[in-house]
Amino acid sequence: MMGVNDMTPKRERKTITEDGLLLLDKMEKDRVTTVWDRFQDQLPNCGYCEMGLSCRNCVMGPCRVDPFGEGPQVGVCGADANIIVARNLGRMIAAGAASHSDHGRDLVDVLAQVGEGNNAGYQIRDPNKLKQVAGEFGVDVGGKDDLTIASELAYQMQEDYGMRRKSLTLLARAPEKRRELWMSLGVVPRGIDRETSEMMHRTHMGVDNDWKSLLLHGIRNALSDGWGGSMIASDVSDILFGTPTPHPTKVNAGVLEEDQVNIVVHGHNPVVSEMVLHACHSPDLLARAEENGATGINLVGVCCTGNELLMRHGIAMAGNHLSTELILATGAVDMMIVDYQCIMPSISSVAACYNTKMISTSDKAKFPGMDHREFHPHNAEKMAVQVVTEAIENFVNRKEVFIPTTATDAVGGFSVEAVLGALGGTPEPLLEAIKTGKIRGAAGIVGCNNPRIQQDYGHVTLTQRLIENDILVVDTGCVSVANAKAGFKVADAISFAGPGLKEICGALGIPPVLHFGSCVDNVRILVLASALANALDVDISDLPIAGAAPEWYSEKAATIGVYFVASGVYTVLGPMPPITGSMDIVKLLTEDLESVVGATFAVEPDPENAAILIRKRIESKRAALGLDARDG
Ligand code: SF4
Ligand code: MSK
Repeated sequence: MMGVNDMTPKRERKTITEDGLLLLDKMEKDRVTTVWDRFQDQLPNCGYCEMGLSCRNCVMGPCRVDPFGEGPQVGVCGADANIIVARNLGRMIAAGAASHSDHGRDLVDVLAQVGEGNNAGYQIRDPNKLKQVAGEFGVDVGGKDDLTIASELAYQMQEDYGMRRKSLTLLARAPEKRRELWMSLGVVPRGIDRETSEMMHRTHMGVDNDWKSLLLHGIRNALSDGWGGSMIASDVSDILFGTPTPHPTKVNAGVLEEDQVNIVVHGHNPVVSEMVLHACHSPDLLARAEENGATGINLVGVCCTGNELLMRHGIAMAGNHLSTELILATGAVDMMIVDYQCIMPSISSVAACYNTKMISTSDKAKFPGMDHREFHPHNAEKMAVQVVTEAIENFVNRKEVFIPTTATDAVGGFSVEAVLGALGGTPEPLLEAIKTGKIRGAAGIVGCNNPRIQQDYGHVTLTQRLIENDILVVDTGCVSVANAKAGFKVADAISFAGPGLKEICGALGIPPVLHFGSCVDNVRILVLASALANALDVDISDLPIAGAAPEWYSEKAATIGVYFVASGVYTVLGPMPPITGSMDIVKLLTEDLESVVGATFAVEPDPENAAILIRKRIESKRAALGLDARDG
């Protein structure tokens, strides 16, 4: 394992992955620019923006506040550093919450259409979960068929998006102590869209100019995502496509097959990718692929729509966020189909160099250089057949193919239901292992890649340090691909774990690092934490757990961090968010929140140090629960 220092060659500063390094060499040879080149072109970054001290919320500006006290200390409207930093952070949270929650809304729309009988290929794959969630939303499920329940549940979920509730339904899953705390702080989210809309209002010039009040609403807005939009997205995905169970899979660029039509799905929403998967199994299309000289159709994923397919079907993963350009350089990708979020607009120009056909599918996410094939619930089945046919036709345009590595084995698909199933239906065995100290605690490692950090170094180093210290790791999003590539997600990976974790995972036959899914599936971590807290009759903040986002880049990750902390989970960020223009806000988020919500953020770019912070936190929580504690 390596970190970056002054002696590290330029090439190795970019990624720790073997496939990534080889594909970077290829792109350099082919003179194709990458995200790392564009990152260099942007340096040095604007210091005002990095500190959160620039504002363009109105056209009296743009304005900036001088951090050295020599230039202006307020904008044209009089907003000072605290107000400007808080407003900027508030808008970041709103954008993240909006993204996840709009993804959830798209799934609720499909659920509603299935309920109305306009299923067009979608169906209820987990009727038990349908009934369970419907019950939570107050739908009387007695004597009703699945479609009626789906229709009534979709209606109730739509109500959660609006302004008719005093509190979101799924907050009831949180421990009572946590809910009482949110109530006392006045941060109970009322409507998913309402809190985002209110944040945009509050941050307009001349509305909320109390930075603490703005940040409290930031908490409410983030909770509307974590316990609202994202939780609905995750639940409805399970209802429509099945609740994940462990599946063997493979990862890295080696999952591409030289002799098959390779289709890569990229984005987040399984509404499109599930239909594409279905089309790839069509005997007619498989025959067509053979007619075109291919031996089959190989569907693989990147980013979170890939994670959704991996969790439910064991579909292989070609890479994570910073691999999305690299894998095109294999020359083996006949088509990339995107939905939305985390799709760099650069990707079409890279694809053009390697004869990859690019397809956009969402009316809300169009890209230059892509062919647009709009998917809606009523036409998705037909549209999926059309795009897979186009991919097959593109196979004959292949030129040079370079698949740099062989794929690594992994296992994914650990929903909360699957974890509890492995434990015999109750969290007791996990709690017992924590009480005896064989497992010291658990950490959720989540989030993206960021060219500021050597790709996957933060994720893999932090994970390795935690599991070797008997801390169970659950991961989501792009971290999960990094950890799978590192070989942490097979049963044999217990060889990386400390003795206690090795014993427990060995007995259960599970890896020490559990793949919990996509970005919206971070809520599965909240649900599991709530189950553990309820079993111990404590709050989430009392548990020996922590969160981390070692390589985060996106607004969604910022929102996830805030709802983790607001739910009582101490969270360590790698990259610094743009808040250092206000030391009042830095202090609030990294110190004072402890006495407010029982958890704080820490910022630590070095994963070795982040591991120490998390171990200390977990050991201090063990001591407070009266369990044996080690020096962290
Ligand atoms: Fe400047 Fe205030 Fe307008 Fe922001 S809102 S651009 S600080 S005048
Ligand atoms: S895809 S939000 S880069 S995890 Fe969910 Fe990865 Fe982060 Fe996008």
